[in-house]
Amino acid sequence: MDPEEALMWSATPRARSALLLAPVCLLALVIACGGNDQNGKPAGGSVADATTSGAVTIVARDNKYDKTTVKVAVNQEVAVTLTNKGSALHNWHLLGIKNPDGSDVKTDLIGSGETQTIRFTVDKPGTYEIKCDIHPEMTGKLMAQ
Ligand SMILES: [Cu+2]
Repeated sequence: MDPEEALMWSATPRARSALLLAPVCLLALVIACGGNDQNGKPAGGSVADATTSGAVTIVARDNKYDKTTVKVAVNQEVAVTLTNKGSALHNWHLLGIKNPDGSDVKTDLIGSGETQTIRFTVDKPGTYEIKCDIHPEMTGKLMAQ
């Protein structure tokens, strides 16, 4: 094999792998940009106001809620929908309030891609803690007024 032929043989696989890698890099870039868009929202959680609509949707990721403060009106039924966009199991557990049957106000632990809606009524004004039963760092508060 002469030197020129050797160069061609060594360059071709490199060129091939460059061609193969180009779409992968592009895909990675697109995914990275998508992540940046999501991270562009204010960190540390935002407020979900259910005082007029009586309904809120909370998105759980690994490991935080997109809405860490939920405002509700006293004596009005509230529907909280939890959607899990993370990969771990998460739930939404409201402390200090019980359902009429004495059970805790909480969603089940739901898996990635799952959604669950619970309904409850807060009958006393105040601030109540919210937590995920698996992740101690996943917290929030519910303000009833
Ligand atoms: Cu969790």
